[in-house]
Amino acid sequence: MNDIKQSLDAVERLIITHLKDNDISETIKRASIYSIEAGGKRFRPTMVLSTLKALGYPLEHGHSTAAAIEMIHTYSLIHDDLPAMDDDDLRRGQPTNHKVFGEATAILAGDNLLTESARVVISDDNLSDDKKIKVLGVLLKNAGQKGMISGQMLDIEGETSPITLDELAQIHNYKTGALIRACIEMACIIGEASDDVTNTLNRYATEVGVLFQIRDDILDVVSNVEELGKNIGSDVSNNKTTYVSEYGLEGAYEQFDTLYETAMDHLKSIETLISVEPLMAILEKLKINL
Ligand code: GRG
Repeated sequence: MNDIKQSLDAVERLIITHLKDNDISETIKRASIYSIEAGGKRFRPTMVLSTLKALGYPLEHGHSTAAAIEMIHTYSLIHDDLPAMDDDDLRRGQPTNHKVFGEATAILAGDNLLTESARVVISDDNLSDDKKIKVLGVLLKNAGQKGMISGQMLDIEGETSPITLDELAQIHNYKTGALIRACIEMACIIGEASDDVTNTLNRYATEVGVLFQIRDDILDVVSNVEELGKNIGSDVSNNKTTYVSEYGLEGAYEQFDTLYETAMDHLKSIETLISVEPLMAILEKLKINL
C-alpha cells in the first residue's frame, strides 16, 4: 500500500471517529456517517495529501485538513440532492441521505458535517495555532459566500434562462473549483511552500478544477449515450450549457487536452523545487475513462 492510500485510510478513520463522538443524537451520528461511508473518489483529500507529498512534508499533518474538506464536500452533496435543489434519489451508488433519513435529518446531517469539519482541524495536535487559523480561513472562505455557496446560488439562478460560456465558467469556478483550489492552498500553508511554489500550484489548482468539470461534462454525455444506446456525438440532449453543448464532444476533449498540457507545463516549471510526480498523478487520474 502506498503512503497516500495509507493516509486516505487514516483520514477516513479520523472522520468516522470524530462523528461517532456524539452521545446526544444517534440519528445525526448515523445520518452523518451514512453519507461518508457511501464512498466517493476522495479526490479532494487526495489533492491535499499529494500536495504535501510533493512538498516533502509529513502527510499526517494534512490528515485533519483532508478530513475537513471531504466533510464539507459531502455536506454539499447531501444538500445538493435535496428536493429543494437537485432532488436526486441516488448518490455514490446509494440512496441519497434524505431518502433514507428524511429531509429534516438530511439538512441537519449536512449542517453537522460542515460545522464539525472546523472542529476536526481545531482538534489536530500536529498543527500550530497559526496554521490552524490560516487553514480554516482558506477552508471557510472557499466553502462560503466567496466560493461554493455563491457558485451554487449562481447555478440555481442560471437554471431559469440560458447562460453564456463565461457565466458557466464562473459558476464552476466557484461551485466546484473553489474547494479544489482550497485543497492546494491549505496544503501549501501546512507544508510551508515558498511563495513561488504556492503561486504556481494555485494556477495548477485552477486548471485541475476546470479539467474536473470538463471531464464531468464529457462523462455525463458519454454515459448517457451508452445508456440510451445512441450514437456518440449525435445528441447533447438537455438544454443545459456545458462544455460539450458549447464545443461539441470532440471540442470538449480538445479543451481537456490543451488544459492538461498547460497544467503539466506549470508543474514542470517547478520540478527542480518540489517533487511534482504526485501532482502529475492527479492529472493522470483525471484522464482515466475519458
Ligand atoms: C448545496 C451548498 C451546496 C453546494 C452544492 C458541488 C456542489 C455544490 C454540488 C454538486 C453538484 C455536482 C454533481 C457537480 C458536478 C461536479 C461534482 C462536484 C461532482 C461530485 O464530486 P465528485 O465527483 O464526487 O468528487 P465523489 O462522490 O466522488 O466525492
